[in-house]
Amino acid sequence: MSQASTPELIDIQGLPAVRLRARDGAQATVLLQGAQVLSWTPAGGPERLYVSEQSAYTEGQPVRGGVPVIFPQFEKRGPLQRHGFARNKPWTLLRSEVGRDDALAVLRLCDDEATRAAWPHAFALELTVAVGGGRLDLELEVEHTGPADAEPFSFMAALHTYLRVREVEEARLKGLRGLDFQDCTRPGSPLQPEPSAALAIGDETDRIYFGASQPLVLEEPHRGLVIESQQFPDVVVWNPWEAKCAAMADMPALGFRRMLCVEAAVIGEPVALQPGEQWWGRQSLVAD
Ligand code: TA6
Repeated sequence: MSQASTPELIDIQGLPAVRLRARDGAQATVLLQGAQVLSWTPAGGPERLYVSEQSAYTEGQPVRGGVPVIFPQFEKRGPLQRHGFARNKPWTLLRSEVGRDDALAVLRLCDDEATRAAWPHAFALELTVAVGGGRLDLELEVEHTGPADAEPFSFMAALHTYLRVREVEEARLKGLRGLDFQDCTRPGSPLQPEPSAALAIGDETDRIYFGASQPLVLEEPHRGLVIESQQFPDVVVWNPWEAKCAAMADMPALGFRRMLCVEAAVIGEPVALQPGEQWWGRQSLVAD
């Protein structure tokens, strides 16, 4: 049974955030700006998300790391700002509860004048963040809140999850073999099937895998992480590597060695919603 509890509101370098603590000690911290999860520590375990220590905590800018929410456009695949606007906007904390097995928070973002000027649609987004035991569950809901005679809209979305790794060259990502991927480091190159059962990262990597249907496993020599997703058919795997990382003002020179983005996404076939319709997608991280 869940109990409503007073959310623990904290300040992270001047930006408001909510800290979730489950009864078993698992914790997560969510910045209200962008509904960006910045920290996840499973019960009895260390931090599992990467956040750059050089991040600027600036109003209207996403922090470099954690889990930025990408909506309604992925990257530059459309007319909007890169990766859409949801990650830059202040979300509202709707509720926060501590249950028997987890602690959760629900955050909401609705259209406003600025979003309508860029993207003329009425929408409501809800991100539910639940933490408990070894799990972090992130569920994104999108609703078309326009009147019955409004135009349908379509969108792309992603949970742009920055996973913390001890040394990226030691990590292996399993579960992608056979999926067609687009190599975004080689624009215009044809889709190709992933040949490897255990993807190793040893160079700049920026790939979109389409049509994933099974959980992924990120293996490190000392631990593993299962990455499950529902209704997010695509997976983005990103590491900027040395040169791009050095060119990023908000990353330390060796930051690329401590992170790997494994993103649950819907990119290849954008979701279309009629007025009144809803969609949801979920990414779950399970630490062993
Ligand atoms: O998801 C991968 C990606 O689109 C990369 O191309 C990379 O640039 C990354 O996102 C970060 O984008 P950002 O706008 O947050 O700098």
